[in-house]
Amino acid sequence: MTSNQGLKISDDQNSEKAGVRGGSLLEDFLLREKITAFDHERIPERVVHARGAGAHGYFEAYEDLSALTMAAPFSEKGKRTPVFTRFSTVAGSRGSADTPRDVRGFAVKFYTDAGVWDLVGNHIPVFFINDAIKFPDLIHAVKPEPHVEIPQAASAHDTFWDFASLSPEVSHMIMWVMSDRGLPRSFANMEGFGVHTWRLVDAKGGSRFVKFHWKPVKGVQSQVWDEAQKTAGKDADYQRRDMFESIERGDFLEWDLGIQVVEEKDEFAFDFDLLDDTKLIPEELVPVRIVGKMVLNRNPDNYFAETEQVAFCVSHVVPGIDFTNDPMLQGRLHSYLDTQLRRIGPNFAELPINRPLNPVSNNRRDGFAKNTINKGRVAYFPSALGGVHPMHQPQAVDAFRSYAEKVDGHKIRARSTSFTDYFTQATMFFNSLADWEKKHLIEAIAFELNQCETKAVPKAVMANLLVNIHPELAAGVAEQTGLDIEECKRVAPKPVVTEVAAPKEMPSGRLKVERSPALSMDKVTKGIKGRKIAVLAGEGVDGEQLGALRSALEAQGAVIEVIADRGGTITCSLGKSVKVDRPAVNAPSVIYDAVAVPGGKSAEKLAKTGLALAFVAEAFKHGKPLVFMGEGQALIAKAHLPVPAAGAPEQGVTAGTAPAAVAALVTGLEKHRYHNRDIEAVAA
Ligand code: HDD
Repeated sequence: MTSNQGLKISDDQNSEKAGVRGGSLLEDFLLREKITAFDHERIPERVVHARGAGAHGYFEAYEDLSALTMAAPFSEKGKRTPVFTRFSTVAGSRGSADTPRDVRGFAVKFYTDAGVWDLVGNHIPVFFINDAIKFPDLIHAVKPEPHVEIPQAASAHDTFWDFASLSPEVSHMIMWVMSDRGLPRSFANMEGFGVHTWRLVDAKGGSRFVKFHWKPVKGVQSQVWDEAQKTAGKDADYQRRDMFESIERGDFLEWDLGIQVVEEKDEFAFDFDLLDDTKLIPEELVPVRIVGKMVLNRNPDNYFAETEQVAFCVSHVVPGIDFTNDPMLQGRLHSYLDTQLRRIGPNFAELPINRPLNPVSNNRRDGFAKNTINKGRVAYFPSALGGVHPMHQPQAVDAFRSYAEKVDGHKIRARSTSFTDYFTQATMFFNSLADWEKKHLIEAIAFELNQCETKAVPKAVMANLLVNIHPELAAGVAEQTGLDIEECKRVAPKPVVTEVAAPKEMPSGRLKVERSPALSMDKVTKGIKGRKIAVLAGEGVDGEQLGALRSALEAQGAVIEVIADRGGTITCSLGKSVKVDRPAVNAPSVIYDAVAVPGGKSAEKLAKTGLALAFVAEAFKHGKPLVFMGEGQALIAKAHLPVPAAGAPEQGVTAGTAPAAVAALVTGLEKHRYHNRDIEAVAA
């Protein structure tokens, strides 16, 4: 051990004192160095997206896209570009839990051979507002209320819904966040989106519009609200732990990258404005073309140095990627650099996690914590004195040049009417959901409105947003909140928006869809790699059944955890010793995707154990597949799981033995959840 000056330290555990019981000496520079370093350990947390976790990996191009863009990652088939990706929640502080209902950040730093490109997106393809000047208002509204600093990491409070009710452009995004999309099961089960319409620029200067999509190979899967709340208490680090452990065991996180390309000539072909980030381009109108994949395969060595200090900026682009006039994107271009200067300082780009792979050469100098030792006397341009010094490169084909978009207009502070269709896509989203998804969405909005203390707030939400989105949605929320829709319409204050007429060529209701099946999560994903199965066991568990479950499921990449009433080992019916992965008190049901209860002596005891019965009932309530084998079947009745009526759809509760039981678990895990169960009477 040494000091920061390289001095060998003889004793790091005792400060220097005037006698063994005397006062500490000011002279003790080792004490002061250690404590001072500690005092300065924190940097300001991100004003939004403070809670996050990241990982390293690579992006691999499936094809050469140079006809569309000169962006380095797409220049040849099979090319790999290193990446660092950080996932985050928006509203909570750095120490908040992983599973609140919230938008998730999905920020990817590509270390390309032409410089750093940051694609700073979210797990939802649209945003609440469509002008950056409203961002501080949105965030002040959603963050804990300033007089009491309550609630942490939650939109379920007055100020958020007050703001929302007066900003009807939030409607579409509200649909997404209040659906189960707002509760991702894990980072690996989230989609990602570049959100804005961006530009791709080719080497000849030609440009087209593009939307970026990350499609998770493991499928899109979510928790349910009760489960997400419990997870926040039982394992606040659930998602970052899941990513860390997956990577450590070699089960890497993977996404396909897709693009939706719209040629310039089609800019006005849609019934919405491509520059309005509260709108998405339905995949049924412009298919998503898969062009590459991202694999996250290496955990950071140090959370602070990498995940905390990584600095994403929307303005970090490379030749081939350019901006559009989306007013949110334009505002973000300023905000991110500004925030990194405040958070980390002027030399943030020199930190290992932020440095480009290619050499940096310019006349930017000095500032706090400068790392580079610039040599020579010349730090300006032009100069004949310096010999070799940085030159700008007017001739270089691969240098960055802004796309030469024609700009012509009056200075104006207003919103185009092409941005003011607030409800069509919110309605499309609602129409696209399965019945259970609609139910969860209605319950979520009702939950949040019931949390509001000021009665006028939910009324305004009903009158200004919900009734305009869908009558079924409004009626469902009215029923669960006791709101009277007609009264809401009478008393609600009207939103204030400044609009101007859109230019003539603006959208006029041409290309649109009423329903976009791509938006529903009601899908089956092939494969069960990385899914976690709880096996409830104990002394005398049926060894054959346990063995059959384990070998069949682990062969498919699933993770089995044996849970018993204590840690250590148990002895199975075959006399073999079985390792207990977690004692029951350390194993909440919410961290598992499915449950299996093998037979044997252990099952008789489990059927009389409150913890085990609660575990099973909760997993049932959350829609998870359950398998009960042999004596384990006793738990079905003991946990009061309702037996489905004859002819009812498959409910994912199987009583049987391997291999049928294993097959049922696999089918259930691929379906993810059974949301058609009768759960009302289940006490959990
Ligand atoms: Fe933002 C962080 C995504 C609008 C200002 N934002 C931040 C992060 C993500 C996003 C993923 C975390 C990056 C990381 O992991 O370090 N933000 C979005 C998306 C938006 C958006 C998809 C809308 C389309 N953001 C937005 C606006 C503004 C900001 C309109 C300001 C005008 N965002 C910030 C910020 C943050 C940030 C203050 C906080 C920490 C940081 O940048 O590094 O600059």
